[in-house]
Amino acid sequence: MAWFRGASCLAKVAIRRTLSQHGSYATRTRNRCFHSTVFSLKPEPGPIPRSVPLSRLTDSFLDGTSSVYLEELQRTWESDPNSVDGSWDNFFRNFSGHAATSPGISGQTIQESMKLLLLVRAYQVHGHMKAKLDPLGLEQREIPDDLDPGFFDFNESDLDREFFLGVWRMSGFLSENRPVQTLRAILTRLEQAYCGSIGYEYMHIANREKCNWLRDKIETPSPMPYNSDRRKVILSRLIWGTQFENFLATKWTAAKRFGLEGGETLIPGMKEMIDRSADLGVENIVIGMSHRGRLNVLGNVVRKPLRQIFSEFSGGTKPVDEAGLYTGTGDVKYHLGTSYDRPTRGGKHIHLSLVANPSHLEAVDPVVVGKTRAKQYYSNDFERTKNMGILIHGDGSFAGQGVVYETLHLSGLPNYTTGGTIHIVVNNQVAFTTDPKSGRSSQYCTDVAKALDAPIFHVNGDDVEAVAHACELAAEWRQTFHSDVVVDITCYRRFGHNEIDEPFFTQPKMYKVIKSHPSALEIYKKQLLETGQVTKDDIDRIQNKVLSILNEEFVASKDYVTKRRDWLSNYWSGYKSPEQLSRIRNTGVQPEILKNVGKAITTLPENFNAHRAVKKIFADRFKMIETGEGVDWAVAEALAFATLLVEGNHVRLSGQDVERGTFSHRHSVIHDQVTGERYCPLDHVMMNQNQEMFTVSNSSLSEFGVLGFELGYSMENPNSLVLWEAQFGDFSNGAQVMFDQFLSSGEAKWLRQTGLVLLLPHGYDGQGPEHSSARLERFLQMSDDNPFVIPEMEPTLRTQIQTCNWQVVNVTTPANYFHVLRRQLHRDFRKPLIVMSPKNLLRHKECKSNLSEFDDAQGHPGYDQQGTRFKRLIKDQNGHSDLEEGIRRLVLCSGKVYYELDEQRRSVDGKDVAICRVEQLCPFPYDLIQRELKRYPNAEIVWCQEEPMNMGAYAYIAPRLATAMKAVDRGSIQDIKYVGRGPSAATATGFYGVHVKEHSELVQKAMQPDPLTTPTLA
Ligand SMILES: Cc1ncc(C[n+]2csc(CCOP(=O)(O)OP(=O)(O)O)c2C)c(N)n1
Ligand SMILES: [Mg+2]
Repeated sequence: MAWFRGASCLAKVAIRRTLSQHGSYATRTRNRCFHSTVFSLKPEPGPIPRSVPLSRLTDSFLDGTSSVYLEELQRTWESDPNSVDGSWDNFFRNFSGHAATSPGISGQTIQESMKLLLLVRAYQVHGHMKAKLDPLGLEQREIPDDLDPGFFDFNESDLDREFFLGVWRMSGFLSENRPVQTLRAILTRLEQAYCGSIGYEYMHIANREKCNWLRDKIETPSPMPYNSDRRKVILSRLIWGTQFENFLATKWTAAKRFGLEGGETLIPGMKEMIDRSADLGVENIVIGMSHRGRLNVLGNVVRKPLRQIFSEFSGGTKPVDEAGLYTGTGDVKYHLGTSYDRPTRGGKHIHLSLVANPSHLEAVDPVVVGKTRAKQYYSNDFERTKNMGILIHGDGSFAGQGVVYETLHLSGLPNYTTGGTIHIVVNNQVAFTTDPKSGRSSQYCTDVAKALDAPIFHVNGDDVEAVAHACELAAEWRQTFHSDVVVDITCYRRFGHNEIDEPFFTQPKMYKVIKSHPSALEIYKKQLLETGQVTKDDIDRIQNKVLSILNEEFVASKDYVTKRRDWLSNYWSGYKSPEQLSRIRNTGVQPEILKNVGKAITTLPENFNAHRAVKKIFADRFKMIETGEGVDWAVAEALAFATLLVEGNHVRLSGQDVERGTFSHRHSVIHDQVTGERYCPLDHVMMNQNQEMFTVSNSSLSEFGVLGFELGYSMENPNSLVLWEAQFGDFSNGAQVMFDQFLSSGEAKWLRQTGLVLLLPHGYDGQGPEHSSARLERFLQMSDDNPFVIPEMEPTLRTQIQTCNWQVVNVTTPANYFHVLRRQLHRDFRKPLIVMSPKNLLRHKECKSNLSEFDDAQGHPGYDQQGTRFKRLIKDQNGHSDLEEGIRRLVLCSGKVYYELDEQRRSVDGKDVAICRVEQLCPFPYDLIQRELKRYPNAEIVWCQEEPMNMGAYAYIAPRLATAMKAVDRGSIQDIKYVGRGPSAATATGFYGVHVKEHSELVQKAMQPDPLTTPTLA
């Protein structure tokens, strides 16, 4: 590195000198573009360096390897001058004082040698700035100074001088065994490699092996060796991509399709990428993309039947023969997903799935990555080479949406990596009506990926072979280095944002150029015809064939009937959609199994040096299992996980600090205090358990990205309990897009189910506005159960839960938590579960369960008519009979406020007050509520909550409770008494004293002897 450090210093001196001579760097750059043929002379010559003949150079200049190599080569040359390359012959002649065949190099100075290397490096670092990337030729980029040989004091007379470049331990250009070349030849090669239709950005990667690998690919004299057969395939793929859009445009002139026109080379590019990936062992690709060109990708890349796409275009999406079945709300055609097996060029098959996505740009990114990771788990793809994700982005979105960065940052994390995602940016240089200069602060829209050491290939979208090459190279990179890579296709958008938009309103200059700009297909056809690679007949034949298939498919689309179950993957067959009844099975577990797994998860290895406090926790846990008493929240959760594992399911819990638990209650991973080793008890529930079968993982500090990832993961296989935990429920609002657009509505829009569980710590303990509320009200507002209609509540079937979009619970006992988690998998359908999870209940002395509440033994406390299962409502604990006429007040509540109400009731000896816990808020337990209403015929009915009136469950509960009351003749909504905090802008007070006061007022009022006025505010 000595030479490099020396060279860098020299460069700095040179820059400083130039700056002082010519004013500011920025003002000078514009006219200093150097081409090897047109040379801009330096304004003033620099000081002439003292010439040091090469023969006097020592190893401080040539590194050890090079000098040994040189000596060997010199010996070979001395025995036979013809045995070495001509350039070496020339070099040694000069070196040893023989007459050279061309102008000598012995006058080359150390400074020149160093500057030459800096020049080469400048191309490697900045060559992309000079690459011809913009098909429209409108881009105005300042070419960096150091791409001008004049910057290094070379002048025109140096062009045909030969220079010693060396054979450094570097791949590509500098390893070609041609140590002596003219400056002109060097520059020509550098321009060819770095400044053509592809601009390579890779010098930010701090790994020599990777850079050398890329140099080998980039600096080769023939990077794109496409023969005539390959060219015909590329041509045909481009014709498909182009004619597809033309066809849609002529058949549905006024429809929005967010066409790909201007970026059609994406289609051949993707196909080459997929073929190359298949050649290199990829069997499964999960694709995510937004609107632009989505239909084209669906039809031409994923191979969704064209007749189906056309049928959806004509509005025929509701399946005729499935009338009466659940079809959900559906979605616009350019959001739908699909999956197919596609044959590849190499004769293999590859499974492609395009994930359905909402409008929210880039939100699908982490979902795709999570799904890919799950595929890797289920196919034992330990090397992560068989399953891969491809994400297609827009330029505006890639630069602007934070989730792009959040997703990129998952790429290297052990429990989230997928061995590299390939990103393709369809960079049409505009976002709706916004120019790049208003949309981002960075040079390229892809700059965010540099943080991840991903190579970035910028490619001119008009050069289809360059696009194909960049795409293939990306596939090779991914399969070689198992990390992310970006292909940035610089193209344009021929029409408006959609087909009915007028682009001239906002980009008049650009669209003037676009109007007369030939399509990529026209350019390629012309190029192939001119070089005689194809004939006009060849082209006509392909075009006619494509057109006739499009027409046939169009005719067939008229009778096309969508098969709704097309989407079910193998893992999901047999799972019920909302109109197919499914029993919910009991969730109690045999007592022996509970004891066995209980011991496994509470015992630490003998020589493990756990922290003293952790040892105590585990000793206490062990006692809970042994005595069967006092089981706390953490143990209940671990028991749920362990029993599901024993039943053969996969369990995965991820989120911020979940391993220990935010509230230091979980301790699912223990750290040896001496060795730092980790031990996860849940990895040892069974003999030889696969370590990934139970995965618990601290995540990156991203809510949106990580939740999206887990959502995608959960959608792959129903036999898994996938949970995401928020640090505090409040922070889950960073993932709001996932709640709104995927979790609450995914099944309705796309018929895709997920059993994802969200654990959102919630509860008012005086910790201030941002540590109290998981915004229960938002989840309830998104629930789609009808507040005015009591559904069929047959106790063994309870179809209500199948027709509702998700479940929202606020559970108050460890046993009930155990059962609600197990219930997620013990049924033939999947629904998201939102848990308002506790904080102070984790250690609350009353919040304990006995092991007998977890088992399935008849007569045990958890066992009722249906067996042991999750309790949607917990009735009053005072042993009331079926009819209690003396109870004057029925307080309904949910969550930890129950314990505070109960304590207050005890302190005022309020025996005439009943307290019921609504454990499952959504779907609303009408049947159980009515049972309680009947039990207490004379009681005033109270809803009590700790959240402000405009938050919490009140707005959700009131109409439903009223509907239940009306049906049993117990009054109307006016008869529901509210006890809780008043309306508030902030979720909670920031003053602890105020909190305490509010809270004691709240519980006092709920228990006050006098009848309540409505509403009763704390
Ligand atoms: C989160 C989000 N914000 C705004 C929009 C509205 N919108 C749809 S497309 C678009 C422009 C996207 O530009 P770009 O990413 O460059 O893709 P292009 O349409 O140019 O292919 C916008 C702002 C959206 N769909 N999602
Ligand atoms: Mg764009």
